Amino acid sequence: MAEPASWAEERGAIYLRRMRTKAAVAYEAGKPLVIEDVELDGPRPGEVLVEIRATGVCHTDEFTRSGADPEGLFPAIFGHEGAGVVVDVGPGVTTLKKGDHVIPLYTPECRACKSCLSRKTNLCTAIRATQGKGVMPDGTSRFSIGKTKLHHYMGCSTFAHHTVLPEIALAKVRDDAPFDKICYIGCGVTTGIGAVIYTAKVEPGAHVVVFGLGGIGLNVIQGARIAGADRIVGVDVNPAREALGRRFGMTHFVNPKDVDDLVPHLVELTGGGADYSFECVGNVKLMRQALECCHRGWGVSVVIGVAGSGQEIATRPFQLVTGRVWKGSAFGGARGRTDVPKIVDWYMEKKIEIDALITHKLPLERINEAFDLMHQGKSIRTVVEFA
Ligand code: NAD
Ligand code: AHE
Ligand code: ZN
Repeated sequence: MAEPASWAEERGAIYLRRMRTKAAVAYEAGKPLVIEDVELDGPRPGEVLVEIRATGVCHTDEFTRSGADPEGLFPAIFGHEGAGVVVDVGPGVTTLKKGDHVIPLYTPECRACKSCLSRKTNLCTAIRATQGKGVMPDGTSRFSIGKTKLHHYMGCSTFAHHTVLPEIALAKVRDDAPFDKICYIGCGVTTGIGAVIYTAKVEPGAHVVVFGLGGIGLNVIQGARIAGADRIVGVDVNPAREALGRRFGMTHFVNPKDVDDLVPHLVELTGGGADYSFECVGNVKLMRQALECCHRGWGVSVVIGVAGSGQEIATRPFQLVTGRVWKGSAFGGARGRTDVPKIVDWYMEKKIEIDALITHKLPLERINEAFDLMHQGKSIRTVVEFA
C-alpha cells in the first residue's frame, strides 16, 4: 500500500498526531531559556510541519525575552530567523510538499488580504491578530509541555527543532543553499538590505548614515553599497564594529563617544545632511538624531530598531515642515514568499555576503550564551544548529 501523503490526510478530520521535540522555552521575562522536550501537535488544514535545521538569534528575541516587548507572552518558544525542511503538510496545502527547503516568515504573504493586494505594503494582515496572541490562525497552540500550553512567537518559534507554521508563512527556497547561512535571511539580512532597496529605494550617489552596526545595520551598509551609495557613514558606540563596517562598504565611522555634538558632525560628513538615514538600534534618542541629521528638503530617515514598551519618539515638527521624512520598515519591506527566495539566490550567486556576519555557532543546549555574546558586543549573529 502506498504511504499516505500525510498522516492528516489518512485520518481525515483528526489532525492531532503528536510528537516530541526539543525546544528552548522562555518561562518568564528576564530569565534564561530552558531546554525542554515539548509536545508538538501535527499540522492542521493549511499548516505545515517543519524541521528547523538552523536559527539565528536576533536582538528582537532578546527584546521580548527581556520583558520590554508590550506584545511579549510567556511561556513561549522564541526564534524567528530559521531555515529547515518540510516534514509533513496538513490538508489543503498546495504550494509545499515533504522535503521542500523553507524559511519561516514572521511577515507572511497571503497574496489575498487588503494589504497584500494594495501593493503598498509588505505587512500582510491575514493572520497578524492571532500571531500577536501567540497562537495559530485557528486560535490554538500546537506546543505544550504536560498540561501547559506554550505560546508560539512571531508565528515562527524557530528555537524548536520542529515547529508548525501556516503555509502562507513559509518561503520555499532552493535545495542547495546551506541552512546555517540562509537562516539569517529569515530576518537580519532581508531587514537590512530590504530597508535600503524596498523601503528607502536608495539611489546611486546617495549619502547614507547608519546608526547601529549590528546584525541589521551591517546589512543596511551592504544594501547601501549594492545600491551605489557614495558615502556610507556608520555610527556605533562599539569601536570593534568599525573593521566589519568598512569591509561591508562603510566609508566613514563615527563613535558618538568621540564627538561633542553628533548631529552637526554627521551633517558636515554628509555634505549638508544625509539623503537617507537608518536607525538600527531601537533607541528613541538615536531615532531623533537619525531624522535630524537628514538633509533639509528631502532627507528620509527609516526607523528599523524596535523600542521598548512605553517609549516614544519626539522631534520639532519644523524638522518635517522643512522636508525631512520619517518612516519605518518591517522585514525590510520585503514580501516574504516572493522576495526571500530571490535573496537566497543573491547569496548563492555571491551578490551578497553573509558568512562573515555569522560570528558564532552553538548547539541548542547553549542558546543562552547567544544572548550573553550579544550583550557583550562580541557577536554579530549567533546561529544555533540542530543536530
Ligand atoms: P545588535 O545587537 O546586533 O546591534 C545593535 C548595535 O547597536 C550594536 O552594534 C551596538 O553596539 C549598537 N548600539 C547600541 N547602542 C548604541 C548607541 N547609543 N549609539 C550607537 N550604536 C549603538 O541588534 P540587531 O539584531 O542588529 O537589531 C537592531 C535593532 O533592530 C533591534 O532593535 C531589533 O529589535 C530591530 N530589528 C527590527 C526589525 C524590523 O523588521 N524592523 C528586524 C530585525 C531587528
Ligand atoms: N511587538 C513589538 C513590535 C515588534 C516589531 O516591531 N517587530 C517587527 C519585526 S522585528 C524582527 O526582528 C515587525 O515586523 N513589526 C511589524 C509587526 O506587525 O509586528 C511591539 O512594540 O508591540
Ligand atoms: Zn529579527
